[in-house]
Amino acid sequence: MSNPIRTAGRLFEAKEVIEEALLASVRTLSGPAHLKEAMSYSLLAGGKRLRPLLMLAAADLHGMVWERVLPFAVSLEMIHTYSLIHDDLPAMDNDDLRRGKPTNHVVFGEAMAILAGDALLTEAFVSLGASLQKEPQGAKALAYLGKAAGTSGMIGGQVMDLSATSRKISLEELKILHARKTGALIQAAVLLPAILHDAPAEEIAFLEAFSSDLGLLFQIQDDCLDETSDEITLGKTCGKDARDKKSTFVSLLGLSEALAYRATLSERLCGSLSSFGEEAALLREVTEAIIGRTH
Ligand code: GRG
Repeated sequence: MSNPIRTAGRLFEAKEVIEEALLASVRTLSGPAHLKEAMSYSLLAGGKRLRPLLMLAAADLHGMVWERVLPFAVSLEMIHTYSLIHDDLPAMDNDDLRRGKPTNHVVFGEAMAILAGDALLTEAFVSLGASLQKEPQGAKALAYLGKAAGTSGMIGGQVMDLSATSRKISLEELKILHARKTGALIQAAVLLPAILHDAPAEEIAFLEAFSSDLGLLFQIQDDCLDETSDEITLGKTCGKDARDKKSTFVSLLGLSEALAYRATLSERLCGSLSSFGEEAALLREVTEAIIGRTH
């Protein structure tokens, strides 16, 4: 699980390390079996693991061994999964398909889905305890993660999203909404290793700009796929944004301009990565996977 950089197979190796760590995280949970079952159902449902992959890739940039960031990678995926469970609830997006399977509340009922989401969020922070003690910058990293998930990050973005339903918003407002709702966790994935490594301010600023572009590109791609893909490929309901009259990059810009914007961001991201050497091999692979993703 350590670091001499090898490009071939490194993405595969990183995915395996993440899946094993996620499995281990649910095995060590205590508490009611039914709650563990509901949490595991969504956490182990086979998402793309983009956020933990980004975190391992960002660790490579600083020559950090993956073991050091893995607890944060697991926590981030737990937080992301809780947000998907809650987002799918009837009170929010009301969806019945996620990661190619019936959503958590469809299988376990609404009350248990709310609690499984709550428990994933809580355990995300509990599971960091031991590793935080060993990390001199642990408190700073913990605060960054909490902020990304909280009122000025993902939850704040979700609230903006709810209040933007059935109302056309400006492109600037849409960018802020998504920088919070989707971008904040992506940014945390890229920045947490740098924070733990106590990287210099200019490196942090560079990575913040890079991950902000990456989060934006991820969302534009999501909006384009919602318009152009199908449920089998996506593993979730599609065409929903248009039906719900949501402001998206596609509805505001049109599909071809949204795709052109995506291309501009892709070029900028690839340009940024070209200033790195071999240590960015995995980050290049994951970025390319995000640029070219089909689900
Ligand atoms: C309910 C507090 C709360 C927040 C919800 C992120 C979010 C906030 C809701 C998700 C809604 C959504 C589908 C947004 C589009 C972008 C997105 C986060 C897609 C899902 O992420 P992927 O594609 O999913 O990385 P997998 O399943 O691969 O992990």
